[in-house]
Amino acid sequence: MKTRITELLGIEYPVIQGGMAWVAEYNLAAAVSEAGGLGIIGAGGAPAEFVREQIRKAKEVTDKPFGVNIMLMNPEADAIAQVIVDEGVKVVTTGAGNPSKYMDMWKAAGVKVIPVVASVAMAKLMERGGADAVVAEGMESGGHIGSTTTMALVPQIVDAVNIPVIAAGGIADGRGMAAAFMLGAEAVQIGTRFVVASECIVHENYKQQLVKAKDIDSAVTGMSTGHPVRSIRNKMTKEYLRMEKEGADFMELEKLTLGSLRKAVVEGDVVNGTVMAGQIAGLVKKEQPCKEIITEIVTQANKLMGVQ
Ligand code: TUI
Repeated sequence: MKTRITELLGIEYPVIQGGMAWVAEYNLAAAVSEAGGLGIIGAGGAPAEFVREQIRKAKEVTDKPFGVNIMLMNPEADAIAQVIVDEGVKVVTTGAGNPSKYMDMWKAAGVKVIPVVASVAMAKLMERGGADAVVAEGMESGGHIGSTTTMALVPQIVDAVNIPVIAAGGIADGRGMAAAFMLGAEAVQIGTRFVVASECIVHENYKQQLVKAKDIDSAVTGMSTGHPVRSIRNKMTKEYLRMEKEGADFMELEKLTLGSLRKAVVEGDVVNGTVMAGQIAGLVKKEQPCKEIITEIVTQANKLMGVQ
């Protein structure tokens, strides 16, 4: 399954792992890269020096290319952008904002730049700025989301840009991957399915919550604050949505979610914490090694697309 993305990144399969905050640390990233996809270390809200250590640890366990995702709302984004250059990271993906101000420095250092976008306008802006590819992420995704579905977003972005497009949001198996390719994507980015990977260090409670989840079990909080986030419905989301409905102010809502992703991922508090996951969680049925996940997805997609 050769595409412009496998060529650009020097990977075997056009499967990229989502840069999930707290979840996508070096163990997961290295395992995905070792399995022939592109593993990504998710910087999330972490300090720059923590990200540097993660990059160094990943290099110790894999010789394959891997990337780093910068969540642009991180107050240390500038420093992390520099760490990526200093440590010779090959690929950067960005989320939750506009990475234009870092583009020139990354390009000069030979870093492949792949912004995650949720609109045609942002995809065009990124192409003009020199992006090597874009991830078109639909609102089926977990975490911070835009407002257009993958089915509608991917073909519109494919038509609007010449650089390769990676589809994300609601993709967890070979059927989703084949569908994304029919829409014109040249790779897929998968998050939720990799959360239950054996190599993923999230708390067992978090994994069990995803394995149990059904199609309608996620909720979107933060519509009123301009930072919508999709996560598994629980006591925290119910309380958040109730407060939002009652017109609570931004700071009050922030207090409820401060540190709440960590609470779920690290402490396993899936009741009061934020269990970020996509709408596809219902397709995530069991814990499996990354190699098995990728082989299953690619084999099924190839079969559906008539590739031997
Ligand atoms: O970034 C994501 N997903 C994320 S980031 C994250 S960390 C977090 N933790 C707690 C609260 C909030 C976030 C969890 N999940 N996906 C990529 C993505 N980027 N989706 C949408 C966008 C996006 C949004 C606006 C990209 C560009 C953009 O541009 C706005 C602008 O500056 O014009």
